[in-house]
Amino acid sequence: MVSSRRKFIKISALGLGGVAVSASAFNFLGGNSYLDELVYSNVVENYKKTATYCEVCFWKCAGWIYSDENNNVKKIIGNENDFQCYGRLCPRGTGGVGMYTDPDRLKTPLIRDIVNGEESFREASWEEALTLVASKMKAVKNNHGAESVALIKHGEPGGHFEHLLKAFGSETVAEPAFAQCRGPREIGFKLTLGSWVGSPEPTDIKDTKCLVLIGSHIGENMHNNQVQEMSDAIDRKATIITVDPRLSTAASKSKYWLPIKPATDIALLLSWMHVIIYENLYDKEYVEKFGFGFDQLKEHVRTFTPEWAYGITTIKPDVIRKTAREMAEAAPAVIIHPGRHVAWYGDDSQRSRAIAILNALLGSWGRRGGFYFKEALKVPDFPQPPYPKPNWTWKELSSKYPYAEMGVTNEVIRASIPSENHPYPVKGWLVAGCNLPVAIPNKKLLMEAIDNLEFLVVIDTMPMEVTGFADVVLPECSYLERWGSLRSSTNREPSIALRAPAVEPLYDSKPAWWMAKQLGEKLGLHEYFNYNDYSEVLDWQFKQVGTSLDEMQKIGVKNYPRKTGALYMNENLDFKFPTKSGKIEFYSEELEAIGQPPMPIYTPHPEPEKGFYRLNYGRAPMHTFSRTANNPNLNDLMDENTVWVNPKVAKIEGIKADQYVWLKNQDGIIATFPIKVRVTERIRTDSVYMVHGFGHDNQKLTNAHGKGISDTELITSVKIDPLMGGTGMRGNFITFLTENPHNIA
Ligand SMILES: Nc1nc2c(c(=O)[nH]1)N[C@H]1C(S)=C(S)[C@@H](COP(=O)(O)OP(=O)(O)OC[C@H]3O[C@@H](n4cnc5c(=O)[nH]c(N)nc54)[C@H](O)[C@@H]3O)O[C@H]1N2
Ligand SMILES: Nc1nc2c(c(=O)[nH]1)N[C@H]1C(S)=C(S)[C@@H](COP(=O)(O)OP(=O)(O)OC[C@H]3O[C@@H](n4cnc5c(=O)[nH]c(N)nc54)[C@H](O)[C@@H]3O)O[C@H]1N2
Ligand code: SF4
Ligand SMILES: [Mo]
Repeated sequence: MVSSRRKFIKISALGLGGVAVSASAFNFLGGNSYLDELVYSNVVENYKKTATYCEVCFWKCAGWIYSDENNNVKKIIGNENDFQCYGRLCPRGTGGVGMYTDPDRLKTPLIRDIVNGEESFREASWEEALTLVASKMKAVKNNHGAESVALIKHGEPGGHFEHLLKAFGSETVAEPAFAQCRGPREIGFKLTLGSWVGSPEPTDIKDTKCLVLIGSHIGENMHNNQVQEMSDAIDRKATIITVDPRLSTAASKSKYWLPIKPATDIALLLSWMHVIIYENLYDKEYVEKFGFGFDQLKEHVRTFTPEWAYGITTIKPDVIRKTAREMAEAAPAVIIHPGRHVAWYGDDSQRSRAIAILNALLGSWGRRGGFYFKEALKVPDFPQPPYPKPNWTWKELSSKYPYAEMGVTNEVIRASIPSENHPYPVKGWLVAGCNLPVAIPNKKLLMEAIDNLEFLVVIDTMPMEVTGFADVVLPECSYLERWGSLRSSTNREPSIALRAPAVEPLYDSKPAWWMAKQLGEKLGLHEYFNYNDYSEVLDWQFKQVGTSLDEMQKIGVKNYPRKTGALYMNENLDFKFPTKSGKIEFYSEELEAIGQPPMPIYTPHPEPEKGFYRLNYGRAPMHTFSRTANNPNLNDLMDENTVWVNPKVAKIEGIKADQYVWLKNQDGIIATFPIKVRVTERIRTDSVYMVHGFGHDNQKLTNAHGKGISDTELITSVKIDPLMGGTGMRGNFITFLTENPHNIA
């Protein structure tokens, strides 16, 4: 019998893309290895191979695309030499072929127009569409300044438009991946240890003895090499401690599952600090040498006993003590994982700071089995004139948040709603690779902003919801059909990777680099686009780092030896943390100076009223947000989300497994579509859970339309992080409706 431990989250070496395997994360094994071998030899021997890196999520695993001379993509397989994926793609990466074959893809440029008396899209030529976009950009520049054109982006296409926008004179750039995602943890870690965690996280899971996951649901969150390293860690019996109100896949494989009451993690973290400090379990040498303000911290956590935390978190005191001791036993080979999507409750930078402090007490930063020092290769930019200096940028736009270190999308939205004397008005948006109605909470504000824009241009591959609001839609070809910007990854060793086109773009779709260049030329910015084909840029860049496009086409990935020193801290060196004090800031004078708590504190958050349950959401292994919902291969594996309901709640609410219900939130918002009930002990009685990215209301998405519901629709209460502008989204509560409320007049 295969032990259940081994079954955990195996990313199959040669998993069969599109072949339906069980949709449960537990069984997400890439199938039969004998079959895999057959497919492998058949594919590898008979087809052309092209280097790529994946765009189904932002981990950017490098792989090989196998295709034939008739533009058929046969298979995508991981690149053996890539540290991001160790030669294996996750189910989504394997299913990436569907991004190419999906018949619902955007096919031609579209322009909003009056057709038969009604507002509608009409197909347009590239020349017409791009001329229109350039003229809209120029008009805003003339009337308000170039800065009033904003870019909201995610993924590789965003980089090309950022280059265009900077050349044009605007740095009004933002991405949901900051304020809606990992911004709080970058700030929490920077305030404490001096550096962002960054992507990929430099977690040394490969060598860890104890991995603590606070919400982070690796195994459903399919970030590739982390999943593989964690799978190995389970096999070699490393201690896994998972704190999650839901029995996640990771929790089910953990030695300790702490089913915490949602929104109380800071209390748990403080009481872990209490145990570790007062039982003398911390790394004294490390703390003495590197720490600043330890005495204040010790005093601060004096009363935060496990008994105190029990009353808040519902986690038993002996479990808190035992888990703290396990961490200390493993230290410094212990990781309290920083998580990734951490925009939860509005005090998220402080929770992340508590996580950073706990790691520091255990001496895990810069230590084997804790966090390694990552390194990237600096690759020069293609020669071009310097960018003009804008009068204001995303920084001014987000200036009320002292630690907004990247553009805050919600502030771009706010600045787009006209108000008296807003000093930084935004008038037009380019949106590249973001499905804003699904990614941004508080739809009302988003819609108000969109209504007021002078123009909205969407660059996408699919007719996602956001395209429906565009004035011009520019269809990008999939990543399998285009050159991509050079991937330079930070890892244990630096590496670079190539993305080359394997097949011709289908329909009239084009790569983002080409669109940006055409627009640049129409805007008189030729000197910033001094090449005919993007391969020239790549070849030039590769040559600066000792290789060439020719060589990269053969190897796909190139790894470089480290130059910045050892992977881990050398105890004899006087390591200087890049914080203000040069030390680990247990106490932050910087925060104190701006009237913020200098050490993390627990603040109670709103609780659901009777009959309401906290809306909790997360990832499924076979989907990436909304971007894969319509993908024929991945939709096959999971075509709708379900709402997880505890059996006790089901009984109280009188609902049954597999029944479809409508959810209404605390503000009276009802989801557009019904959702199927999954009755399971794996969720607490105070919460429900669903996978994010479903409930598409655009009928052009023929596989995804009307399947499941969008958690985002129900997220109307948002708690903003005062440090960096993050949108805490987990303070929303739902109740069940069993009759279709949309039928009632
Ligand atoms: N309610 C709720 N909201 C969330 C989250 C959540 O869990 N729940 N998660 C948050 C997190 S962690 C993040 S990072 C953000 C992510 O939010 P976004 O930045 O919006 O990211 P995606 O959903 O991946 O963006 C998807 C869009 O990119 C398009 N796309 C896919 N491939 C390409 C391509 O090659 N070229 C172009 N031009 N477009 C492409 C897709 O068709 C789709 O329209 O959402 C955040 N918002
Ligand atoms: N398959 C797949 N993998 C992905 C992605 C994807 O779309 N699909 N997206 C990627 C991206 S951009 C990101 S940011 C990451 C996000 O992935 P993570 O950072 O791992 O996930 P989170 O959204 O923070 O956490 C979701 C988990 O938090 C739990 N949770 C909810 N409330 C609480 C609470 O109050 N306390 C605690 N301790 N836990 C709670 C939920 O039950 C759920 O298990 O995933 C990445 N990986
Ligand atoms: S983790 Fe999966 S989806 Fe993300 S880049 Fe890697 S293979 Fe692609
Ligand atoms: Mo994210």
